[in-house]
Amino acid sequence: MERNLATDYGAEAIRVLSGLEGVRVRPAMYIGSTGPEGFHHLLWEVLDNSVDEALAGYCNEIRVILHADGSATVEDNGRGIPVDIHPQEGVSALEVVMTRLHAGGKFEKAAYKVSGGLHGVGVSVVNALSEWLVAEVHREGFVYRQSYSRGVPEGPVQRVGRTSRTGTRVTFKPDPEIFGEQEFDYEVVRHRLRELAFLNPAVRFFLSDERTGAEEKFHFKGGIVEFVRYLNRKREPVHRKIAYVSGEKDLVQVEVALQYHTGYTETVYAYVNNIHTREGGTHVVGFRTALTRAVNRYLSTAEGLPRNMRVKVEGEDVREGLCAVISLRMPDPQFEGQTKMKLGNSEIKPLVESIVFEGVMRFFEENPPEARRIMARVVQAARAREAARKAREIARKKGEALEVITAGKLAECQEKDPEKRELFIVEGDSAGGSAKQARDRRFQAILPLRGKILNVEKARIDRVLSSEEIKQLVASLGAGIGPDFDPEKSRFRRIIIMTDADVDGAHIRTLLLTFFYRQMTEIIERGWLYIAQPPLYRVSEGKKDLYLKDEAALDAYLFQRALKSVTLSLGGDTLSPEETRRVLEDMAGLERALSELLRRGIPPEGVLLMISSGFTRADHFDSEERVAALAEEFRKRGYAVGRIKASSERASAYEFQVTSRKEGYLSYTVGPSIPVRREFREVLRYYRRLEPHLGTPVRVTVGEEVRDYGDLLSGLSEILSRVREAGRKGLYIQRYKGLGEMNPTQLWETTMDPERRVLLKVEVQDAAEADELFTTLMGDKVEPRREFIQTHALEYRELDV
Ligand code: 0RA
Repeated sequence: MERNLATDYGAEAIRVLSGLEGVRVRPAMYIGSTGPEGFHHLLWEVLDNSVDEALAGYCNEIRVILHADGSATVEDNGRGIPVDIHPQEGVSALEVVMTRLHAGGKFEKAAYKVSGGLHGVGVSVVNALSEWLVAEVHREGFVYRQSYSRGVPEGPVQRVGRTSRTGTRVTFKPDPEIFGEQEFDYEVVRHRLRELAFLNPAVRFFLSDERTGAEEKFHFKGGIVEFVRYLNRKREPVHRKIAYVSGEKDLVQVEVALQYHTGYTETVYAYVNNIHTREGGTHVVGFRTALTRAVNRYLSTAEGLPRNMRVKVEGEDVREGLCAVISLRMPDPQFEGQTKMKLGNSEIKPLVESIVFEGVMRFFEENPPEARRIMARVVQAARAREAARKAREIARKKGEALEVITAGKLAECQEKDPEKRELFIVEGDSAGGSAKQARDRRFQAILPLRGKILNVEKARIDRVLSSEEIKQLVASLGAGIGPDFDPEKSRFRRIIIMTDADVDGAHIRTLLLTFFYRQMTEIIERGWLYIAQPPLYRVSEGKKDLYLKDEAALDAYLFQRALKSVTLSLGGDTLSPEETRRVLEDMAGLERALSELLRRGIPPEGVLLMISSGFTRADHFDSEERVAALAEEFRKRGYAVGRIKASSERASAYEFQVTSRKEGYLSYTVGPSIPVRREFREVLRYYRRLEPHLGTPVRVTVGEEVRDYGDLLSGLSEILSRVREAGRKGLYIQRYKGLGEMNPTQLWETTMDPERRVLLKVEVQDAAEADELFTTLMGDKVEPRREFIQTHALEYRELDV
C-alpha cells in the first residue's frame, strides 16, 4: 500500500517560514558568520549528519561533491532519513528534519551525536540558508525526494523511483543573498575530510570537485595512529612505534596516539565527537597529567634504567617534542571558552587521566626499546630545563633576568591603558626610524627588530630566551613567555607586525607568526595580533599623491586614466569606455595569472593551448585518445613531445612530457595535475570572461597610433603595455621596495593612521599554517625540506597571511 505523504502546503509553508525566518535574519547566530567560515560551516553541518549515521554504525561511505554551479552534495549509504509521517507534526519525518529548527534531537538515538559546540545547529539551518536544497532518501526499496527553496518545501515528499540501496543524499546551494558570491574551497574541504577519515577509520570518504575534475579518497584503517604519523611526516621521530591507547568508561570512549620527535615543540590535536577542540579543555589536561605521571612512574620503577635517569621530570619536559592526537566520543559535551572550542566537562579529566595512565604504562612495559628512547628524550629535556634555570639564576644575580630586562629598544608611548596601546613590530633599524617619526606617540609604541629572529622550531626554550630580539619582544609585552605567558599582563592589546613586502619581509613575518603561535598562542586566540599592509606603489601627479596596494590596483588606476586616449574595436565594433575598461582589466588579470603559472614552470603558450583544446579539468585527461590528440597539437606548434603515459597523479588519466624550444627549453608535464591548480583556475576564470571576444581581430588606438592584432590573446602583452604607458603619462610612479623608502608622513598616512590604514587580523588558522610551513622549511629532517623548497619556493615568496 502506498502511503499518501502529501499535506496542505499552503498553510505548511507559512508555518515553516515562521520557524526558520530568524535564521535568515540572523545567520551569524547559527553559523558564526556569513564569511568563508560560515559558508563552509553549511557543508560541515550536512557532513556531520552523515558522520553521525556512521558513528551509529550504519554507514561506511560518505561522498562529497562540489558542483560547478556552486552547490555541494553530501551522500551516505546509511539507513536513510525516515520518511514516514511524524506522529506529532503530521508531516513526514524527513520534512521535519529539514524544516524544523533543532528537530534533529527528537529521534536521534545516537549517543555520540555532535551537539553543542559550533556544529550541531541542525540541517534545517542549512536549508534555510540555501537558495535551494534537494534531499533524496533511498529506503525500504524506494527513492524519496523533497525540494526546498530557502527552507520552504516546494511540495510534499515524493516517491520518485525504486532502489535496492539505502542512504541519504543532500544537495544544496548556499544562498547568495546571504553569503554573496562565495565558493567552496577545495583545500578546506579536503582538509576536513582527511581529518574525519583519520578520526573515523571505518568510513571511506570520497571527494570530487566537478569544477576541476579532482577526485580523492580518504580512508585510513590505522585511524589516529596514522594521523600522528601524518603529523610527524616532516619531523624525525624518536621512536618508531606509535603509542596507542584506548578505553571506555561511563559511555565515554577515549583514544590517544602519540609519538615523540626530535624537535622542541608540542603538537596536540584533541577532538571531541569529531570536533577539533582547539582551545583544549579537561580531556587535554587529563592527558597531560597522565603522561607526566606515567613517565615519572616508569623512570622510578622500571628495571635496568641507568642510575642517572632516576630523576623526576615535569610536565614541560614531557611535552617537549610530543606529537599526539586525542579523540573522545561522549554524550553531551560542554564547549566553552572564547571560541567555544574548549571542553568543559569536569568529570572528563579524571576519566581520561586513568585510561591514559594505564594505557601508557602498558605501552612502556610492552615496548621497552620505545620506552627507553622516550625516557632518554624526556630526561634530556629535564636537564636542559635545569641548565636554563641555573642560567636564569645567574642572570638574575647579574641583574639580567627576563623580568628585569628593560625593553631597551622599545620606543614607548604615553598612554598607560593597555586597551588603547598599540605595538608596532618593525623590521630593521631604518624602517624603525621612520616608524618612530611617523607614529602618534600618544598611543603607538615601536619595537624595531634587527635581522632574523630565532627559529623557535629548532631551538629549545633557553636558546629562544637568549636571543636578544626575543628578549626585547618579551620584555616589551611584559607578559612572560611559553607556559608562563599571561595575556592579562600584556601591556598592549594590539600588536602589529609591519614588514617589507619582499622575501625577507615575508620570512620575518613567518618567524614572528610562528613565535607568537608557539609561545604566546593566546595573543592570537584573543585576536590581538595584526599584520600591517603598507602599499606597494605611490603614484604622484603634480602635488597629488595616491597609494596603491598592489599591481592590480595600479593597473585599474592606469586603465581608468588611459580611457581618455584609448579605444578598442573588436571586429569593427568600437567598445564603450566602460566595456574597454572591463576587457582591459580581464586581460591584465589573465596576464598576472599566466605569469604565476609560468613561475611554477608552466608557460602561457601551453596553458592556453590546453584551454582552447578543451582540457580544463583533471578528468579530461581520462581518454587516451583525446590526450594523444592534444599531444599532436603541441607537436604541431613545435614542441618536443614525450610518449603518452599513465598519469602518476590520477589513476584513470594519461599525461605526456613536453619541451618547448621557444620557451627556453622549459620541460613540463601536460596532465591532470595542471587543471586542479589554483593558478590554473584563476587563468581559466579570466579566459572565460574574455572568451566571447576571442578569435575576433582587434584594433587598438592609443592617441594617434592605430595598431591591429589577431585577437586579444595574441596581442595580450603588447596591448596591455601600450595602454599602461598611455595611463602613465604625466605620472610619477614609485614602487616601494621596503618600508624604509617611505618618509614618515607617507608611512603614517598609508599604514599607521587608525583612520586610514587597513590591518589584517591574524587567525589561528594562518598562524598554524605558518607554523607548518616553518616546520617544513626549518625543521631537522632534510628530505621534506628539499622537496618543499622545490615545489613551494615561489609560493613562499608571496605567502599570504
Ligand atoms: C534518524 C533515524 C534514522 C536515520 C537517521 C536519523 C539518519 C539521518 C541522516 C542524516 C544524514 N544521513 C542520515 N542517515 C540517517 C533511521 C532510523 C531507522 O531506520 O530505524
